Amino acid sequence: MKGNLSECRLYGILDLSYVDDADIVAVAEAMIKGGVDLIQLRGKERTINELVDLAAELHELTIRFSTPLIVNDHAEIAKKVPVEGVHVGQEDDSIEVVRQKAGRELLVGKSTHSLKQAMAAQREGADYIGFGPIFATPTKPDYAPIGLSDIKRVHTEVSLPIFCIGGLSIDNLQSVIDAGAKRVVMVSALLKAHSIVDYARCTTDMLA
Ligand code: 3NM
Repeated sequence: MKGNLSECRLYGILDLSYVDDADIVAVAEAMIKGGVDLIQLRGKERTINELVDLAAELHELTIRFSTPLIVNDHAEIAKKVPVEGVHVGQEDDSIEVVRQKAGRELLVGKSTHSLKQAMAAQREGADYIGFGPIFATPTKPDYAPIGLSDIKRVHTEVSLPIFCIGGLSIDNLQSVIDAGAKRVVMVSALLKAHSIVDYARCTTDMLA
């Protein structure tokens, strides 16, 4: 696996509401060429079996580039496919249950939506956290944005790698960096970019 998480800057989510199944490998390859450090497979509308097949297909590519592949929500997928990690939300399995279900060592990330949840995720044993949504986003429409004000504080209170997420694009990235972010997740801005390679490269340059 590539370096360690603390060296990761840009986390790309391959969200199946933006990408056709037939394009996932090409999109992941463009992300990797652009410098995306971690890739997540997210398919809220898909069955676990469908996600197992897609994760297996993607993993054949990501392993060639030593890019960690993380699956969203379901530890069961990690039992069947040698993905490098599982990401869970506040309403999903606890980190302990994820590790038990996977039955092997792997990265476990957790979505957090406040300073309090971020600190709790660290106590719970997460390997990294998402922190957001920073701005309003159609990718996660039911969550109120938390804004920029707690980004500095979460970096002093939590020693895990923190990935700011939610409504981020090249247009607002500098404000998020100025607020203290070191790592970000991008979904729609990256997936809708005219050139995913160039967009990712520009983002990683800004975070360097
Ligand atoms: N999780 P986009 S925000 C998947 O705050 C996700 O936990 C969030 O997508 C959180 O880059 C989000 O298109 C959506 O805004 C991010």
